[in-house]
Amino acid sequence: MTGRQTIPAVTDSADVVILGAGPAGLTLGNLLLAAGIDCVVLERADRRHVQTRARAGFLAAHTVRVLDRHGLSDGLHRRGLPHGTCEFRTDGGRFRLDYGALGLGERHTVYPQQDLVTDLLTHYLAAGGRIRFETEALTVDDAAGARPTVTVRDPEGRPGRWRARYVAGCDGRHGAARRSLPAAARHQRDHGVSWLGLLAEAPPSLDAVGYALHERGFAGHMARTPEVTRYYLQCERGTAPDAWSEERIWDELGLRMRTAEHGPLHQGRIIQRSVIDLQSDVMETLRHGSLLLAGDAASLPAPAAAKGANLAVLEAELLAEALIDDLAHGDPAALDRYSPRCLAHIWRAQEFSHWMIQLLHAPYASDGEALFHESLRRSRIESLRTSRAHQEWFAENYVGI
Ligand code: RFL
Repeated sequence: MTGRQTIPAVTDSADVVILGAGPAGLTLGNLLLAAGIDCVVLERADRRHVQTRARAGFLAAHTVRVLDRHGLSDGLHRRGLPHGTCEFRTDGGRFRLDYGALGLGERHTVYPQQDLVTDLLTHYLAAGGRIRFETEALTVDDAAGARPTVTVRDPEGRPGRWRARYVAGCDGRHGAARRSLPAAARHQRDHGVSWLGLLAEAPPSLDAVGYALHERGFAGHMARTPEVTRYYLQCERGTAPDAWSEERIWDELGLRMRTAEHGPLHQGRIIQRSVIDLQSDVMETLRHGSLLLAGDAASLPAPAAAKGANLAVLEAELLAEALIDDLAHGDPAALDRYSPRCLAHIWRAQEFSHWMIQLLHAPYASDGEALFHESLRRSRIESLRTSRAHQEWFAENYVGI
């Protein structure tokens, strides 16, 4: 024994090493592959986990256009459902906004994220794409230089190393890409609010996204498929996901969604639950030498406005175009523009998401200002109910990206 640390051997290389097989990484992988760029996707989880991880469901029109452009949208056109209405419920009654007929006239397509990821993965593999499941990226090294490397742990726990010309950090909020960057690169905000996020084996109860503003806290209803509905219940920070019984969940949903006034909810088994602390952050900048960030690794918008998966797809297309320009045509200009182009979309999404959070939750402040803020919130709701101009603005930002 020499006592010296074992240096993992270089196991392989690719021009672009993509970390993470979520919407960002798989969209990028498909676009690079179609352009003949040598790439590989390294994914920490196994294939089953990647294809069953239920998260987003509301795809913006821009997202659908990107997927259309690259022949990646067959599944969502076959099984996705167009959606263009939301309903607000308050102690003053309820009102609907047909946002699909307002603003730019765009609608969402409701398509579960795990189905989109499955489609992207199937397409990538059929086109001959390389992917390594159960391969965790540990660090990205030498990102400042022209030959970055990624240190990995393979499915047997053995160390390895990938050499690249560029590394695309699409490995989410807790991935290796972010870990390899200075903490100062991150701007963040904790909204101080938590949600119990639920998937119920029950058909949607409204033909609209439901936002219930109640003195007991916010409740939300979002269709996922004809058989499955996502619900949200605002809860105390620190609540354990299994702390509430199913009975308490349905009672609370019923109260906050005011089913006594507006009709019952279809109930069913709760098949997934998680607690989401509403936090937002942005990595500024998205480029650190040869390491480029996309998706949740680049910015995390709190899920109040359904922007995360949509930003992931938008950024993946911009990053693919920039990498293709550089690697296939020797033109680095688009790579230089990548970060500022994305940040314009990211901050717009963050601003709207922040606005939604303030709309949906009563202020926590216990001082005299709470009443002031609550009155502003009521006025904002009233404006949204009555002002056509405000509704147009809402619609454009709600579906837009
Ligand atoms: P993902 O989907 O998190 O994928 C990252 C992948 O990286 C892998 N990974 C690693 N791989 C290798 N080495 C490592 N060290 C790794 N660390 C992680 C992970 O296993 C994973 O496979 O990131 P991506 O691609 O950036 O996509 C982002 C979206 O997933 C996310 O923004 C959305 O789900 C947010 N979101 C929504 N977005 C929408 O646009 N519309 C919605 O309706 C919507 N609803 C939601 C949401 C997020 C939610 N949660 C759980 C926060 C609803 C919820 C409840």
